[in-house]
Amino acid sequence: MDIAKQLRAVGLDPASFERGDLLVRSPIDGTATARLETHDASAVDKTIARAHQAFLAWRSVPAPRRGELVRLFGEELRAHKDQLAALVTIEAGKIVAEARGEVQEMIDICDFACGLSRQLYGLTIASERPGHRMGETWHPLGVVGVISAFNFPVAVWAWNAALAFVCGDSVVWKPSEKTPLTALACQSLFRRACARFAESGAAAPEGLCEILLGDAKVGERLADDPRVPLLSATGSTRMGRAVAPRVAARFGRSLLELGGNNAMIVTPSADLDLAVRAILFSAVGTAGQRCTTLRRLIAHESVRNDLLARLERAYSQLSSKIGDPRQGSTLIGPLIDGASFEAMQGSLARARSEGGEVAFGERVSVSGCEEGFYARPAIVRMTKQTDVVRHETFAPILYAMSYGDMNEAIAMHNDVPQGLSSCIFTNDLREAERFLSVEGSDCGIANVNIGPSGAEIGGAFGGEKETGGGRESGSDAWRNYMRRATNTVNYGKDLPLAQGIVFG
Ligand code: UN1
Repeated sequence: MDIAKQLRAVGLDPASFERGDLLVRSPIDGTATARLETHDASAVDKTIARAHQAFLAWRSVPAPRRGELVRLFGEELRAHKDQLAALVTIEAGKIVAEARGEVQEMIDICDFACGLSRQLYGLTIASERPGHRMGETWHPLGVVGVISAFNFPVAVWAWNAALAFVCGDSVVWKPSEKTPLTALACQSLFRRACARFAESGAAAPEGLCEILLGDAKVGERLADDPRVPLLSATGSTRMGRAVAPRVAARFGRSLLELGGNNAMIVTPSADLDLAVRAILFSAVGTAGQRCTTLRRLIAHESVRNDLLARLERAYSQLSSKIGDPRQGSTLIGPLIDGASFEAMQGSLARARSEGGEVAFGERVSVSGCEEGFYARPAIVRMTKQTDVVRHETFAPILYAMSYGDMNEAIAMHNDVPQGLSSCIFTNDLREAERFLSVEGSDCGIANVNIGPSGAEIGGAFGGEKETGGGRESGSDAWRNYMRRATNTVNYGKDLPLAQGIVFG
């Protein structure tokens, strides 16, 4: 595994990753890639203290100057796109095109954040009192904690970090234990951007971009620390349930992006060719390990058989596309580990016991990668939406159901605990608009004639219900990373009270 070359290219010394309590393996073939030291309680404390000091200096740097640092970071990412993507492939098992796409998301959010650094606008509000002006000011917030998952090991951090930096915050990042090297690579590139920033006479404080390595305990310490006013956490609903109450207990804010159970409704008027292509990318891409992966297909009974026949044909031709993600012809890489494969098999067994008819889903042996867990994506025909369908299994399983009328389709669509992403395939304007309306999809993302995954960074990303309610990335998600002050200024000589109160 040629990881040393990639590490050197991003400014890291491979020799420094040879000892420590955290053993990292590549999902491609199970090779051990590194050993790293994790952070104990006192190291966590010192790291947060450093980040807090950095915040105190950084908050006073004008926002457009902060944007310049993020612009320089974006340049480092452009220059090292291939190397960083190669690390993502090695640690997360993503195919080359998707790993490059992930780094592209980082570059895009840096560009977005840089522009935003001149647009952190507050409102001017009409005061009810004469000689008074009201307005709002957005101030930097503090240390932003970021917990990220293995499946988007760099982009999700970048969505948070690029916005946090222009908003005047520092960032403490706890990456997944499965992908620490890609995190350290980002930090190293960020340091290079800081060095170039310094050449222009500006200083980025030490501690602006910190990393904590370790297990759930480290995440809990970050969640408990009152010096961290915002914790942004991406991962399973189980993780969110563990972390969010701890943050709430100290009145901190959390921004949660948890499980999804994303569906597609296919109506009688849908373009089935388009639907099949969208289903393939969103159900089997990233080996079913996106939070936005398509997991439920709700097809009208008039198109169901045709659609499923086409899909099963397409799925049956996938075998040659499953393999080592470093090879250009591969479309489906490995699952992250054996536990993930076991979970997939467990859900398929449960689906059978709940009346499902399972096609494919077995383990695939990839020559030279025998220790990796490669799986053939599964399609499961269900007669109804049973418990297993309502549960998110982070693997390539597509449950297919059918419906008779649109009310039934929308009810089935919304009858799951998660609310991340959704879509409808239709050429009927009424159906499309109804799906997007208040009585339609209850998700944070609702699309027409495109699949649920692969969102651009310009929109707010996140979802409702057990997905956690947070919004990251584009639109006005930046407001999460700042605190709002409402200001009333009296420029007159009287002291009129609001609500017409006369006092004394
Ligand atoms: C995730 O899986 O945590 O929309 C994020 C998408 C990507 C982000 C997924 N832009 O699929």
